[in-house]
Amino acid sequence: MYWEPDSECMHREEIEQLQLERLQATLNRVYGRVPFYRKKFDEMGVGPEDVGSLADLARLPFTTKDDLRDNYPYGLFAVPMREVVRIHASSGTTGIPTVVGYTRNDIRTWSNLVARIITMGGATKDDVIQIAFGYGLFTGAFGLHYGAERVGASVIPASSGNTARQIKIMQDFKTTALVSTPSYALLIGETIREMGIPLSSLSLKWGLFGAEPWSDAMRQEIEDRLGIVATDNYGLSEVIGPGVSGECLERKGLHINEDHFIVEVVDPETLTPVPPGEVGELVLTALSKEAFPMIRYRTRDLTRLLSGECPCGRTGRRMSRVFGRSDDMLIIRGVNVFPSQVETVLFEIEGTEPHYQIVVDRKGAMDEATVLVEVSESIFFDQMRRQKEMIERIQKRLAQDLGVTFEVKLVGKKALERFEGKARRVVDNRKL
Ligand code: DLL
Repeated sequence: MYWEPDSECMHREEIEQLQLERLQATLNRVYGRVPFYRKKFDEMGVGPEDVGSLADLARLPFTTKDDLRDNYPYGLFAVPMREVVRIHASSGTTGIPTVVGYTRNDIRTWSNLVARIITMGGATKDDVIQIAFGYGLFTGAFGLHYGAERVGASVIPASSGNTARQIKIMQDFKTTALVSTPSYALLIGETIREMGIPLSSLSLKWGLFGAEPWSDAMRQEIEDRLGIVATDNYGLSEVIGPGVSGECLERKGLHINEDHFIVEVVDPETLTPVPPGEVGELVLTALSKEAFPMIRYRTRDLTRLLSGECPCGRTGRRMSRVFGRSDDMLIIRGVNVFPSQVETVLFEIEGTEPHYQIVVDRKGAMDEATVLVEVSESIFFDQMRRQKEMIERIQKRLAQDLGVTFEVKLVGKKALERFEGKARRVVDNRKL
């Protein structure tokens, strides 16, 4: 089932032709309307007229988070404020947040792109979709909300938090699809189990999750706890919000909405393209946005492009799940580690609960990394010997798979924080 088959199943040449036309129009617009881009293009000695092919995109400058901050709040808008009908802002955990805007047309485009993602993930107009993302400046809730309405589903704007109430709504309103972060879905699943609610009293079928990295093992856990089929979808506020890419039910990577975004994958150090299929930083160019165009945005997200056709029939190229941001990468005694890699190992070990935290400290010149992991009550209250065995097993697997020796501490159930939005799994005391 497709939302817009004509766009989602285009031939390669057609997509590329459309991309080039839209790119040229976008470049003309930003050059004429956004002083920031004009200045940068001029400095590099390139103009919109120099881009005659998609390969010429590489001649244009990158845009970074710092550029957005320097132009806070409205400096990168390409339309007068009277044409802006919506404003969102990125989560901004560090420093100044970044502000993005949408015209009426942008909202229409965005809703359509999210409608594609929702359809890919299995939901239709017959579904009752509960949005358990926080409504507010975050693009997740409104993005999925508008997309779900566009599909014609019945939308419940539950927002995030108050988990017992979420579950009551699910039961009473017969929710068939849940939209949230994967970590909140996990917490909802945990609460359902604790409250002794049988899955048969729920009508859930689909889970559409995104906004943070998660592993396949975590997907399995969520699917088991909620009795659903879960798909991943990706996006970021600077580029549009959710709606950049999403998994279809084949779940073999995320289809990129290539008629609206050009993707590049570059080496974060050299900024040159990585060889096809290799991991690098995702760089996105938006092709249809009016209020807030974006040229070659360095997302900091690490992924790779997948080759081959998808049996679903969509022709948009696929990217692998984003397994982390280059900013989240921990360098522990010289070895690069992503929290999602730790997650994958932990989930495979019998007796661990899917809740963990990584704490990094510096003792003298040495980095020390500790993994706190929740374990089942039987293990936590077990003899010291059994606990020690478990710790050693986890340490050995982490060292084998990641090449880093971690301290491992077992903690009891519920000892670690739960998350209703994006999880924060790393405490890096070295930065303090
Ligand atoms: O999180 C947009 C979104 C909302 C996407 C809901 C999907 C669903 P921001 O708050 O600006 O926007 O955060 C964007 O979150 O650069 C990634 O690092 C991360 N991220 C988003 N989706 C995924 C995903 C929204 N599926 C930042 N997997 C991005 C991994 C993700 N990371």
